[in-house]
Order: sequence, then C-alpha cells, then structure tokens
Amino acid sequence: MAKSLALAGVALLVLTACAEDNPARRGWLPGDRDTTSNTPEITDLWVNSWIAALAVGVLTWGLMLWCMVAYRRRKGETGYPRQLAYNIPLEIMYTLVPLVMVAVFFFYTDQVQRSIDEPYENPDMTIEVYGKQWSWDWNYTYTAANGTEYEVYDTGVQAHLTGEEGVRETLPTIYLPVDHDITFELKSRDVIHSFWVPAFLQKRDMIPGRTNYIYLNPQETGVFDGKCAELCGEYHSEMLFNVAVVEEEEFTQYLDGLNEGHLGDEYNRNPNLHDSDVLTGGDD
Ligand SMILES: [Cu+2]
Repeated sequence: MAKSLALAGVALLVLTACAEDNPARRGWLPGDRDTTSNTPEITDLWVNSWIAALAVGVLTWGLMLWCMVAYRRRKGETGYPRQLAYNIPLEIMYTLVPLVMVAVFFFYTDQVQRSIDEPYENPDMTIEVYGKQWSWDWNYTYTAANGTEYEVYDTGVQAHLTGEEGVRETLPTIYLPVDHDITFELKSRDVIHSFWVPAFLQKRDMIPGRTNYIYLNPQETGVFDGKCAELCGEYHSEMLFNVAVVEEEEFTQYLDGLNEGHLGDEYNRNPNLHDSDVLTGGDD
C-alpha cells in the first residue's frame, strides 16, 4: 500500500512537471483551461466527473472494508455465515442508485455537448477542411477587419517522419485568428479521417460524402499539434499538421500569401458522392 502510494506520488510529480513544460499538453490533469471558448466547459465536465467517480469509489471501498472487518469470521465460529437472498429493498437500491448515477453523468455530458455544438449564426471565419490520404486541404473564407474579402486555399503534404528532430517545423500549418468565431466544415476526399487538435480538447470524424462541424473561438495565440485520429491507411501516422493561432494582422498577412480559389469536391476520389448518398454508398 505504502509502495503504491509512493509510486502514485512520483507519477503525479512527473506528469505535472511535463504539463508545465508544454502548455499545449495537459496530460490527464487539465492545466491551461482557456485554449478555446469551449475548453473551460469540457475541462469542468472532465474534472467534475472524476470528482464524482472518486466520491463513489471512496464510499464503495469504505463499505467493502467495513464489511470485511465487521463481518469477519471470529474465533470459534463454524459453518456458513447467515445467508441473505432475494432482499427486495436492497435489490431496488442496487438498480436505482447506478441508474441515477448514469443519468447525472448523461445530463451534464449532454448539456456540455449541446453548448459546444451550438452553431455560430454569423461566424467570423469559415474554414473548410478536407482530410485526404495522408494530409489536408484548407479553404479559408474570411472578411478581414479592413473589409478585404478572402476566398483562398492551402494544400498540405504528408509529413515525413525520419526520426530526426525538426519535422514539426516542416508540417503543413493551419492558421487561425485569435478571438474570432470559427466554423470548421470537416470533409473527406477518400476514406474516414478524424480532425483532432488535442489542445482544443475536440476531435471529429471526417466522412466521405458528409460534412461535420466544429465551432470554436481560439482564446490563446500559439502553435498547437494537430493530427488525424482515425486509422486511415498506411501513412496515417504521418497525417500531421500544426495549428498556429495568431493575431488578426498576422492572419491576414498569411492569407495574402495564399492562392485565390477553392479546392472543392472535384478533387475527391468520388466527386459524385453527396450527403444523401452516404447510406446507399453513392453511385460508384
Ligand atoms: Cu487520416
């Protein structure tokens, strides 16, 4: 017992030290809460769920220990202890208490989910993200503070993981303006991918012939890791990108350097697959 407590203590120190080195990495202890407009709610749900689970755990472990001690076999006792079966009140309690616990978890999860998935009526920017084997295309639609309208794109290439340092700097990078409402339109050109920015605490599948959405407002400038989170073929592990959250001025400078236009469904493996075809598999 003392040994495992000591181990847990060491693990806690190591893990919290890592979290401080890299603000983008929280490990299992949520550190920096405000990466996006959604992260405080998600962090609270996570932490409070752990507190609730721990309280239930402590109560359950306590009752188990108490039973072991209070009802242990005494000196001179023989035979079976008194047998107890078909105790209706107890069985009702065993059914109701877990149901209530699940209902409480469900209620708060649903509440947070509805809140973060509420679409922006007038987003400041819409970015269309295509997953493709094994990189990404981004189409930016944005009206700058000075009125310039952008309809530009960038196309990413697969990371080349050599085992050497410095690959991160070569990854395709998605730029986001800090403090702006952003709608992500998530699509796929070929197979199912998943758009994941761990520091944003959000991840969503990209499904051929479908559009999924993420709505968020980045609150902190910085560079964050992004990756595909759905095994999508041989080089899935090299489907990496950076997310640069920058000030508006730097953002428009970046957009100025991109090509005008839009990389749409015409570059999909099956350009004729549309939302309504998903259940029937399209016309290929
Ligand atoms: Cu992928």
